[in-house]
Amino acid sequence: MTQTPEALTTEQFQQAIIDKGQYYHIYHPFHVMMYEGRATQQQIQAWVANRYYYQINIPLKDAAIMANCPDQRVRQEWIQRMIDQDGEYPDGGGREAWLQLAESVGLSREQVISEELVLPGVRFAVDAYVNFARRASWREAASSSLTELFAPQIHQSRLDSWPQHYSWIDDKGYEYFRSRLSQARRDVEHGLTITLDSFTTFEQQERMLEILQFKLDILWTILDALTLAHVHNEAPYHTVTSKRVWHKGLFK
Ligand code: AHQ
Repeated sequence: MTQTPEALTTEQFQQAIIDKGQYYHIYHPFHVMMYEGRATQQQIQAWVANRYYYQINIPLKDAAIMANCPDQRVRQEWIQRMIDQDGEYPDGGGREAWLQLAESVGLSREQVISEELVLPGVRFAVDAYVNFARRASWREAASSSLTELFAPQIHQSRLDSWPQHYSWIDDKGYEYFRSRLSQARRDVEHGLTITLDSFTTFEQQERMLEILQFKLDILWTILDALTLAHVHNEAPYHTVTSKRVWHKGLFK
């Protein structure tokens, strides 16, 4: 009978979570291409239009967590994430800031909102995240947001590099990245407390690290789909048509 290994100490568990940062999408070639100024306007536009689908699904993911969470105190803190993204009427929140970014890179709001540029692979990856949050325990779903441990660095890297390389992007488009520097840090503090308090056996800790890898895979896969379509010019059905052919979302 094999012995179950000892649980990691809180410090060891937190370090194991931080070590997952080596797989963060900041190291994906598509992100590096944008960071180093090698992206075309069309590639930046494709990234913005596809990430819009991720952005508008974050509040649905957070609503799913809240719907599964019986703890009033946790909900009182978690709801701020939805307010950050959806805004408080009439403010448009993060979603509006992302549409500002879209206009700043030369896209029309209507085209981005239509989701017609969202690739199937991006849609599947994002939908996997929302559906996971609906089915998982609220604690496990909450812990999956901890890829944001590494988000301030990626937002800052865009703020540091894009204005130099892409002078054609209007500065007001960067409001979203600026807003996330503080919001992400606040969210991570809350998510990390929940995670470190919730997973105290070796199996629970191992499973949480698997969940984090699942979320890292989602972020990486979004950029893989963009690379195939907009670096290698092999968009879905490219062997049979040069037209854009894919489903535009089944749950409106
Ligand atoms: O803008 C991002 C955001 O609001 C969130 C929420 C959080 C979550 O709940 O999973 N993750 C996340 C992320 C955002 N931006 C991504 C980026 O690269 O701009 C990074 C992403 C994350 O690290 O999970």
